Amino acid sequence: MNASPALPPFLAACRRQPTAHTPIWIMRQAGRYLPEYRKVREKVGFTALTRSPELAAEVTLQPIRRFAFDASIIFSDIMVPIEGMGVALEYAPGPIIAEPVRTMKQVEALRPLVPERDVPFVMEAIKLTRAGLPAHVPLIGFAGSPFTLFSYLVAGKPSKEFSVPRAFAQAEPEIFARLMDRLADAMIVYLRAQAGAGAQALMLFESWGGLLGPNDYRRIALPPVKRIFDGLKDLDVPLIYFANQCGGSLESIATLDVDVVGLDWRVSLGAARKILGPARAVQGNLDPAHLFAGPDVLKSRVDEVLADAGPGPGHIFNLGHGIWPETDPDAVARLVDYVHEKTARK
Ligand code: 1CP
Repeated sequence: MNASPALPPFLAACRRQPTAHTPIWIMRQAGRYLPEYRKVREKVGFTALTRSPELAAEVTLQPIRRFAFDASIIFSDIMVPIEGMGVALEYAPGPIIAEPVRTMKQVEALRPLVPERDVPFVMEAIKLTRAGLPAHVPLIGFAGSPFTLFSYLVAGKPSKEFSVPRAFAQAEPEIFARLMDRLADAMIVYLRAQAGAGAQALMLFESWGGLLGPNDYRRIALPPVKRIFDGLKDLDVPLIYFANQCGGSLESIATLDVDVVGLDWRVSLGAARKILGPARAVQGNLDPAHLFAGPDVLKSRVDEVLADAGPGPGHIFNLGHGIWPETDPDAVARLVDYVHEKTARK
């Protein structure tokens, strides 16, 4: 099979079509490991940055100027639409909610999201970024999954275990279900608006779903995710589900109607592909720690990921989670160049 000449490699890989090389981008590719990002952040706070279409477009484009990435992701945060729903929060650097949402009254008081009214700057940033990107670098729009957003809303701050929201989901099933519904409704309109503005793929971050056992995952995290993807399937854009630490729930994830499943480094891409089946591409899954290895060790770690993904189409190289702020940008350059070189096909 020849590589598709029409589609950028990232979009072709999402559709499991052959590509001239394995495409690569990395989660949090715009961020604090880049000196040019830190320079922008010296002058402007994170919230102001996400609300300025010009600055958001600028920091989205920074990693694209520096590295040969095959995709771009709009600079924003999963909590931006939550602020749009009327929840006061700040970043330090993770999201801190002024009044954690824990009552039915608070859930009902959330404003149904109207993206054009509540977060117009996101769509503006998408339009500006698209205009500044090369044609072969598609732009990804994104949102947080209901369970991940719920975790921050109820805990009120980042947490390793999210014990408060996990206990809440068990103790207050009615409030929990209503909140998850409200979040799913909002993320459907939010992602649709991003596609309308020019996002060429849509990604849902299930960053904390891995805290759930497989039965809870299937019972409480999966249904609203299914509803979100069902609400997007008429759009002609690939859908990506990043299932962080959800290796124990892959059988459930295999029932989702998505093009790509993003995986963290704790699972084998090959084993995951057996469960997810041939109809899905995979994205991942180098350990962000491996960017701290010397050049030769890094190459051998990359070789392991590529071997694990296998020779077939439908692999998008990425880290298994966001890049760490302490990472040397030169290691990223080596990573991108090596993935391209190693996977070059005629
Ligand atoms: O100080 C700063 O500059 C703020 C740090 C920061 C950045 C760079 C935050 C606060 N958000 C972001 C950008 C961001 N967040 C992007 C776009 C950049 C890119 O990928 O290039 C994206 C896609 C996100 C999504 C996001 N925010 C997720 C899902 C991805 C993941 O890492 O699992 C999550 C969980 C968040 C919450 C959040 N926002 C910010 C931080 C530091 C966090 C994590 C907090 C925690 O550890 O719980």
